Amino acid sequence: MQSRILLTLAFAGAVLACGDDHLHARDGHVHDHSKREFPSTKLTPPSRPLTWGSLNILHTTDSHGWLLGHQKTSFPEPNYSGDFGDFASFVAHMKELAIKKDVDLLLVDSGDLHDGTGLSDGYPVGGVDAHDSNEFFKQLPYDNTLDMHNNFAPRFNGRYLSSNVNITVNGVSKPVGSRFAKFKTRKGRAVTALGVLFDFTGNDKNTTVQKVEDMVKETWFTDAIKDEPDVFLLAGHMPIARDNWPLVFDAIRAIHPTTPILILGGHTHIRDCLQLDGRSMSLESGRYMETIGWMSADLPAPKGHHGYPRHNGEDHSATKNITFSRRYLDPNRVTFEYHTGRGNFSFDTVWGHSITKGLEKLAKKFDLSFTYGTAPHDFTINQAPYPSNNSVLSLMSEVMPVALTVNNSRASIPNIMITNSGSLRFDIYAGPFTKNDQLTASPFADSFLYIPNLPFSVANAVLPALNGAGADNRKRDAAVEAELWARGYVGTRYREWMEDMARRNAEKRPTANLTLGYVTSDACPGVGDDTPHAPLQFHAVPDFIASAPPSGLADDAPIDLVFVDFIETQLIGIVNGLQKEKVYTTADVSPYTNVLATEVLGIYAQKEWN
Ligand SMILES: *[C@@H]1O[C@H](CO)[C@@H](O)[C@H](O)[C@H]1NC(C)=O
Ligand SMILES: *[C@@H]1O[C@H](CO)[C@@H](O)[C@H](O)[C@H]1NC(C)=O
Ligand SMILES: *[C@@H]1O[C@H](CO)[C@@H](O)[C@H](O)[C@H]1NC(C)=O
Ligand SMILES: *[C@@H]1O[C@H](CO)[C@@H](O)[C@H](O)[C@H]1NC(C)=O
Ligand SMILES: *[C@@H]1O[C@H](CO)[C@@H](O)[C@H](O)[C@H]1NC(C)=O
Ligand SMILES: *[C@@H]1O[C@H](CO)[C@@H](O)[C@H](O)[C@H]1NC(C)=O
Ligand SMILES: *[C@@H]1O[C@H](CO)[C@@H](O)[C@H](O)[C@H]1NC(C)=O
Ligand SMILES: CC(=O)N[C@H]1CO[C@H](CO)[C@@H](O)[C@@H]1O
Ligand SMILES: [Zn+2]
Ligand SMILES: [Zn+2]
Repeated sequence: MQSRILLTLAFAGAVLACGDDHLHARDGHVHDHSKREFPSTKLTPPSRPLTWGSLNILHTTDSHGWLLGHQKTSFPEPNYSGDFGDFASFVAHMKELAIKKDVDLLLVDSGDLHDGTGLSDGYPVGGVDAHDSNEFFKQLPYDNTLDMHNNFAPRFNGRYLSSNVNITVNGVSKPVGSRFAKFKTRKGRAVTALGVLFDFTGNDKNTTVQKVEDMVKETWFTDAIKDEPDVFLLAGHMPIARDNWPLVFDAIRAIHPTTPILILGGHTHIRDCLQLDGRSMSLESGRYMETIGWMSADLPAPKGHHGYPRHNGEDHSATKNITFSRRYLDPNRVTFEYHTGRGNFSFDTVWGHSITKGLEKLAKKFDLSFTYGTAPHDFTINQAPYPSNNSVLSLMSEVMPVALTVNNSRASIPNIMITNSGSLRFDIYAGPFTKNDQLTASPFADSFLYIPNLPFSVANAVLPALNGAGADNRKRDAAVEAELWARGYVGTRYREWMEDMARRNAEKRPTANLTLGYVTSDACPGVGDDTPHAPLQFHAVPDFIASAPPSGLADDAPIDLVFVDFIETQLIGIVNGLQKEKVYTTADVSPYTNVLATEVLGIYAQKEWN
C-alpha cells in the first residue's frame, strides 16, 4: 500500500478500494451487462495456471486508448474482448490472490496510453488528448507508470516516472514526473524504480528527452542507484531488444553485480522477453490491450527480514540464477476468470463494473458509435495481399481521391495521392464503420499537401522512388525510416515480428487445431503465450501507397502531386532527383485540403458505404 501511495498519490482512493473483499458485484449487477462483457463467441481458456513467484508483476503497455476492449466479431478480435473494467476486476482478484499466497504483486505500465482509439482521441474540439480516458487509467492502482508522447501537463507531476523527460514551464525545464521512486512492497521489499524513454526526437514542444547514454551519467542517477534495494524495477517506453536498456542495466550492474533487475519495456508493440543475465528479466507486453504481461520472480526474502538467508553466512541465493516466469495473457473474461478461479457471476467487482459503465458513458459522450456506413467485408493491413480487395491499403488508395477532393477547387485537376502505410494502424472489420473505427484505423491527424503542375511522368515516378530498393534509395529509406521512428511509427518492427511468426509456423498452420492469434517465440524459458494460437496470415506491404495514376495522360501533362505532410522533405528531394527542369522547394508546396488523415475514411464511408 505504502508503495503505491508514494508513487501515485492521486491513486490513493483507488488503491484503498482495491484490496477490499466486499466489492464484488452482487448477482443483480450483472443482468444488464451487454454482449461485450460476455463475448458471444466461445473462447478457449488458457492452457495452464500462472506460475507465481515471491514477486509478481502485471504489465500493460501501449494500450493506446483501447480501454473498451476489442469488440468486433471477426477473429482474432474476440480474444481481446476484455475491457478496462474487466481488467480492473481481474487486478482486484489478483491482488487478493497475492495476499492469500502472501506474495507481492505490482501493476506496471510502460506508456503510450493514447493515439489509437476514439476514447483517447475522439474528444470534442478544445478537449485535451486522452484527458478523459486517462481518468479511467488513473483509477487502477498502478505502481509505476510512464506516459510518453504528450500529456506532459504539469498536473501529472509526481504520478509518472520520467527519468529522462523534462518539460519547460515558464521557461524552467524540469522533469515531467518523478525521475525515480524508492518504495517498499507490501512484503517489505525495497524497490528502486526508474522510468526511461527511448531516444525519442518527435517529442512535443516544450519537452526535452535526454539521451539514455547521458542520463546514466547524471549525478541524480548515480545517487538514486547507489544504495542497494532488494530489487530494481525499470519500467520504460523503450523496446527491450535492439535499444538502450543495456546502458541502464550496465550502469546498475557496475555497482550492484547481483541485485535483481526487472525490466518492463514497450513501444514496438510486440510480445518479447529476454534475460540480460541470470538475475534479470526483460518483458515487453504487446499493444492495444491485446496482451497483459505477467512476470514472476522468486526473489530472496527482503533484507532486514528475519528470514533473510544471508545471516547464516553461507548464502548462495544472492548469486544464483533467479527463477523467473513470464506469460502473455489474452485479455478476455475467459482468461481473467480462469486465472482468478472466478465464474461469470463472481468475477465482476463493483469497481470494475463502474469503470465499464463509465467508459460506455464516455463513448456515448464522444458519440463514438456514430456510424458513417457499413463496411462490406474485412479490410486488413497484413492478412490480405496488397493490392487486393481485402487490403485496407488498397482501400486507402481509393479513399484518398474521394475524401481529399470534397469541397476542393482542385478536384477536377488530375492527381496522384501518396500516404505512408504506417498511418493505417488497425484493420477494418465488416459491419458498422463508426467514429471509433475511423480513429482506430487512422489515428494520426496528419494533413495533406501538394505540388501543383508537376509533369505526369515525374509525379508517377515518385511512389516507386519512395518505395525504391536501389542503393541510393536505401540510404533515403534509412532517413525516412528514422523520421518515421522518431514520430512514433513502430510498424516496421511489429511487421517484422508478425512476418517471422507466420514464416516460423507456416507448416504448422494447416494441421494445428488452434484459433488465430499471436504465436510468440522469445528468448525466455518456458511457456510464453497463455493461450496457444495459430498465426495470422502475413503479407508484406510497401511503406508508401498511392491512388491509381490518372490514365491516358501525356508524360508532360501537369498534375497535382498530393502527399501526407511529414514526408515533405524526402518528397521534394525525390522530385528534384527525378527531373532537372526546376529546383523545387517548400515554396512550391501548399495545403491541399483541410481534411485530415483521421477523417478520410469516414468521408469515404459516408459516400460509398451507405
Ligand atoms: C510552451 O511554453 C510556452 C511558454 O511557457 C507557452 O506559451 C506555449 O504555449 C507552450 N507550448 C506548448 C505546445 O505547450
Ligand atoms: C531537466 O530538469 C532539471 C531540473 O530543472 C535540470 O537540472 C536538467 O538539466 C534538465 N535536463 C535536461 C536534459 O534538460
Ligand atoms: C544463468 O542464467 C544465464 C543467463 O540466462 C545463463 O546463461 C546461465 O547458463 C545460467 N546458469 C545456470 C547455472 O543455470
Ligand atoms: C457467462 O454468461 C453468459 C451470459 O449469460 C453466457 O452466455 C456464457 O455462456 C457464460 N459463460 C460461462 C463460462 O459460464
Ligand atoms: C474485387 O472487387 C471487384 C469490384 O467489387 C470485383 O469485381 C472483383 O471480382 C473482386 N475481386 C476478387 C478477387 O474478389
Ligand atoms: C463540404 O461542404 C459542405 C457544404 O458547405 C459541408 O456541409 C460539408 O461538411 C463539407 N465537407 C467536408 C468534408 O468538408
Ligand atoms: C482439437 O479440438 C478438439 C475439438 O475442439 C478438442 O477436443 C481437442 O482436444 C483439440 N486437440 C488439441 C491437440 O488441442
Ligand atoms: C484462444 C481463443 O480465445 N481463441 C478465440 C479467438 O477468436 C476466435 C474467433 O472468434 C475464437 O473462435 C477463438 O475461440
Ligand atoms: Zn505504442
Ligand atoms: Zn510508443
